[in-house]
Amino acid sequence: MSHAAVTGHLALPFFNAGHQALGRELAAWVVGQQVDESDDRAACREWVRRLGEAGWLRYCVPAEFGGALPELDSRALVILRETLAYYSPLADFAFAMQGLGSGAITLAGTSAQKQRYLSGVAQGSLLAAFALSEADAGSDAGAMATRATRSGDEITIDGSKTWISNGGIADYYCVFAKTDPQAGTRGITAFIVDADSAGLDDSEHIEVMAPHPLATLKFAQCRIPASAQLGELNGGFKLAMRTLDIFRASVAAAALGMARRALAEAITYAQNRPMFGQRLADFQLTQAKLGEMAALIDAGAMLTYRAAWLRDCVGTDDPAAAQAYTAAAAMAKMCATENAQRVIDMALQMHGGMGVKRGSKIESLYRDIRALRIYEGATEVQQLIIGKSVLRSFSAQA
Ligand code: COS
Repeated sequence: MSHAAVTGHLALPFFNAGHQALGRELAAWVVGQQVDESDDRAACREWVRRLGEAGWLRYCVPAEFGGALPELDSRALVILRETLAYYSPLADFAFAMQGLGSGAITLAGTSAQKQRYLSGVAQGSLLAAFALSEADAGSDAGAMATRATRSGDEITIDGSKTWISNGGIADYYCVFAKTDPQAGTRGITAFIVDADSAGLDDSEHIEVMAPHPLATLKFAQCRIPASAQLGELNGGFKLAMRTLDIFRASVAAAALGMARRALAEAITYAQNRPMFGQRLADFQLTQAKLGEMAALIDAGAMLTYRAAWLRDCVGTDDPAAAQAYTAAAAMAKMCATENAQRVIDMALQMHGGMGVKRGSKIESLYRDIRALRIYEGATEVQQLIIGKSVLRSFSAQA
């Protein structure tokens, strides 16, 4: 398969020569990788090993701690996820979790914490995870009930986290817990919990429609040292939001990769499928669908690249810029994932019976894309974030 479908957009002005080289080299590398994905946990470990060995995970951490670039570069993350997702959504997942599971350490870790965890993440020798959600606290992350209490130099965690990606295979978890239950979102703190900590059970695997490592974590008098606190006491909610902000644009990019793959599959199929004396691609109905699919992908792509460019080139130090970026990332995540779902559904429809045949690429993409509209902030949460931002900007202008 030609790399043009995943590298053509690199000529856009959002990207520089470094990004263009990254995209081309990654596409050439990933196309040669064959990983047996029948066991999601084993496959994920294998992808992390290969991604680490080849140096791609270095884009998840800053250069000081073994990373490829001085700081996390949103456009590089976007290119990496879009390209990996085009070839293997599980490879993309493995890459993304190394970033999401270490992002809070990059943002707020002490230098000892960064030394201890980040270079292992970049090499693929440590598997990372981000543990925010609970059974009754998904979109309403501030409603979490997991409790962390300090006594001397020790912290005790009790409660449960669920839907934790990399759960069961991670070497450590960035866990968010209530440290001041009366203070709402201002009473949450982050901690780094090593997977082998006494009192942590991460063995409950959750099976989902597009298999990937996912588990429930149970904390029963789980004891960790006070030095495992990540960032400020009671500053955990904002740290979680800042971490999610970085990676939301990259979820959009993963959706783009899957949608571009679906379009490529649809085009190839339409050009080869004979129907009523001509090819499927010769029908105007088919051309109209392909046109709509291409436009939906490009619309999501422009929002995604804009969000990544804003973070890299305008920054988030100024509060107004930070708010603009948060809204832009939310728009990108919402539009790219929703559009990708439509594109993949249209591609499946074009394949007819072949589209629902187990084992076909379109059938697996149809399952792979669904969770992206839910995790790291469901579409409805993105709508809220954008809506609040629009109201704030409007009031500020009035
Ligand atoms: N960056 C920095 N700070 C942020 C922020 C961001 N992106 N978003 C919110 N905050 C801050 C707010 O400024 C506010 O600060 P103050 O306490 O100083 O006022 C605080 O966090 C609480 O914000 P808010 O009142 O908006 O919180 P809500 O409880 O209303 O929640 C949503 C807002 C719904 C947006 C949030 O809970 C969310 O993103 N939920 C989805 C969580 C998610 O993605 N889950 C998936 C987990 S990973 S698979």
